[in-house]
Amino acid sequence: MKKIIYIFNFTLLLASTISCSGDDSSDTEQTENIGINDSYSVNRLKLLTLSPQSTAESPTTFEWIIQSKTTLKDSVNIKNQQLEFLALYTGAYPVILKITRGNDVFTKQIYIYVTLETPSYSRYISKVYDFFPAVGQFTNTLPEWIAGDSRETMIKKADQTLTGPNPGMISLGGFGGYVIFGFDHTIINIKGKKDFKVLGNAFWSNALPNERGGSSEPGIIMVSYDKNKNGIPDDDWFEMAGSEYYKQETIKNYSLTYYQPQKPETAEVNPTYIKWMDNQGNTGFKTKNQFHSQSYYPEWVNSSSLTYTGTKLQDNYYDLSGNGTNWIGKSYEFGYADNVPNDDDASNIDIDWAVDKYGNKVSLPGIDFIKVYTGVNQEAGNLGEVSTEVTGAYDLHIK
Ligand SMILES: [Ca+2]
Ligand SMILES: [Ca+2]
Ligand SMILES: [Ca+2]
Repeated sequence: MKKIIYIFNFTLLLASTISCSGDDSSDTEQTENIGINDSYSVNRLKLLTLSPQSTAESPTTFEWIIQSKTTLKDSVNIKNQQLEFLALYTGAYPVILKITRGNDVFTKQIYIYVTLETPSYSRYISKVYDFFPAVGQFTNTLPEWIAGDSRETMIKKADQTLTGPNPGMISLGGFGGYVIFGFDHTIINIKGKKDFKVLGNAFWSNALPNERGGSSEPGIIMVSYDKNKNGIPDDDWFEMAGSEYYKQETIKNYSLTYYQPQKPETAEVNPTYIKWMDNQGNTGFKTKNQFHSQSYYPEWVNSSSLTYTGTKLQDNYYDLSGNGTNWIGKSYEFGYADNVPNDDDASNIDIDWAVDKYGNKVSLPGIDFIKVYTGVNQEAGNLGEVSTEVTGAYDLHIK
């Protein structure tokens, strides 16, 4: 009995409940098997996962009650067997684990001590994990491909371009081209607040002072957190359901294949340069324009075709002039990369927009990894293909 009171040091009611529920030895075993310590220590913005074990045959429910008022600003999942605890602020966080089994209620007091990291976190991208642009007029130049560069070399070049406080620019090419990057901490999901932004080179057109349009090349943003804690993005991905996600014009599971152009290539303008075909029965060509003469097909790829799959947004470019000389990209309302200027609030992203592959909303404690891919398949006249650029990303909650 003494042992039970020590472990569940919170209520006397509890002790009497236990004494009625069976012989002492089985109760003692039960408490020992929960596998939860009295206290834990963790750096801020690092995920702590607590998984109490349950050997009971009868249905058991778990509830985590976070007592500290400061956690109102932090992200905690409750009413799950597993607690995923992530805090922005340092300090002691009292937590009560409440276990209900039939009429029996057990509680356990836990303290989580959240400590300050050393060295300090960076709010900017710390690592690029993958980079695979689609066909585009800046493919092989942003970043530059040099003869002999492998896929790994190109990922390293994207990493050197995007990491740290003064990032440069990469281009993802046409629909589906992507980059995956991460941070040196978990970007926390604070309720009711935007949590991060992906930077691009979008700008408004002077010709349309009253409209939110100009150069907008929206990229789909996906997020993931390191649930299995191995430091790499091999966990489930969740799409940020931006303003277009639920619209009929938006095509989910869109798949597009580009066909490698014949070699050797010429530098000439070519309106039927690279053939593409999608899974909706459409086909067309990516054009080569007079401004960019290098190959638009990733040079380090030997495959005769490249297929990209994802959510496709409706074409957003239109010709304001009517004679093909002034193409304007309409921005979408929220939730995309390279869609509005970086200083516009609509470039900020709320992790609570995350949905799973079935479109169900999910509640994430935070994110470690971001994937961005070009969301539009359109040729915008003399501007060439619509292609998302990425010029960095940062956590909105740390300076
Ligand atoms: Ca949020
Ligand atoms: Ca992982
Ligand atoms: Ca752009």
